[in-house]
Amino acid sequence: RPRVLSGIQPTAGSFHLGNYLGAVRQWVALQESHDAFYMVVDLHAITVPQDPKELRANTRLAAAQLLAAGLDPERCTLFVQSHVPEHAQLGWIMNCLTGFGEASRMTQFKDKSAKQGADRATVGLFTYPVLQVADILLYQANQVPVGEDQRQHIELTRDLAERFNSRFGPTFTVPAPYILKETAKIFDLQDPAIKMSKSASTPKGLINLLDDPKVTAKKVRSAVTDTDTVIRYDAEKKPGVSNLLSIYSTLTGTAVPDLEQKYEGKGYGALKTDLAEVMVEFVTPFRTRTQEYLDDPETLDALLAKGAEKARTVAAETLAQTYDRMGLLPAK
Ligand code: AQP
Repeated sequence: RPRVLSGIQPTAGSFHLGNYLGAVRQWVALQESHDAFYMVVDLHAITVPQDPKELRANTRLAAAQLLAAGLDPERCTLFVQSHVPEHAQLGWIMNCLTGFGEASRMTQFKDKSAKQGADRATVGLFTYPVLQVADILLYQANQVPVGEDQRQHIELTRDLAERFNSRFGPTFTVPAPYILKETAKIFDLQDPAIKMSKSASTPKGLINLLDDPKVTAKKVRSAVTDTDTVIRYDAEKKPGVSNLLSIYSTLTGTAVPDLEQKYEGKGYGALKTDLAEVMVEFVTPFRTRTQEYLDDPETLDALLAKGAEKARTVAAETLAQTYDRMGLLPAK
């Protein structure tokens, strides 16, 4: 079976709809056909300041949400990044292979450091795409299911894998991004020119999966559309309506042209009211299931420990081979 690897940050509060549709939904599907490794990337979270108590709680919360979304520990390997020390170890090796200019070109770093204020951004934030390279290469992943915003990091991963392989001999699988066109980028409901993101300037455009369903419904009903009235998919001219159609189509499995037909002659209000209902139907059981996992932290921790153990067997082998190829003297 081909292998997939992906990660998600332990965000405070909740995953958002962009995380779910852009990434997690694909993770759930891919565990059926692939040897799948998924992790909560706490080492990435600490590239910006975190409260220790909250970070710990948010890491469990992220794992609970992944299980609630449908990850099955019998069918995939689910773990916490810091439980597998090889990530930091291979991260260092990859730092030593990455050009400073190459890292400086990462647009995610530019965006995130601009939001932080340039002098507040840490060196960790600067090199986080390189840690991501290590995350992927450790597992010899063939594919990486992510949203469009991560494409550049997968390119960097490919470049570094090829660089290492040509310098030291074939060691790493060169991975490909796995990005579904329809959900590659979910947009902010208030500003469909920007991606839905946890650091959005206003929470009104951000759908948090664990919000009160009433709040979610209200956010959908007040989504920005346009002054036209026709419900038609046109990402360029009608970004707001197109975003709603993408979300609606993915959550219900109804093709966009069928939705256009269904809403022919109807106004935006009808589309939004129905989508609000679809959203509520989706988030309500998701919230309940997440809470069930959180109510039993011992089981959750045990499950993550088991996942880390499985992940380590793969990661340790790759790291040992990497050290050897580079000429690091083995400890006797
Ligand atoms: N709007 C989005 N549309 C599609 N996919 C998205 N992803 C994030 N936003 C969208 C995908 O979610 C996965 C996990 O993301 P992450 O844990 O790396 O979180 P992030 O990128 O820090 O999330 P945000 O909200 O985008 O954070 P900020 O505001 O810090 O930039 C990834 O696969 C990502 O592509």
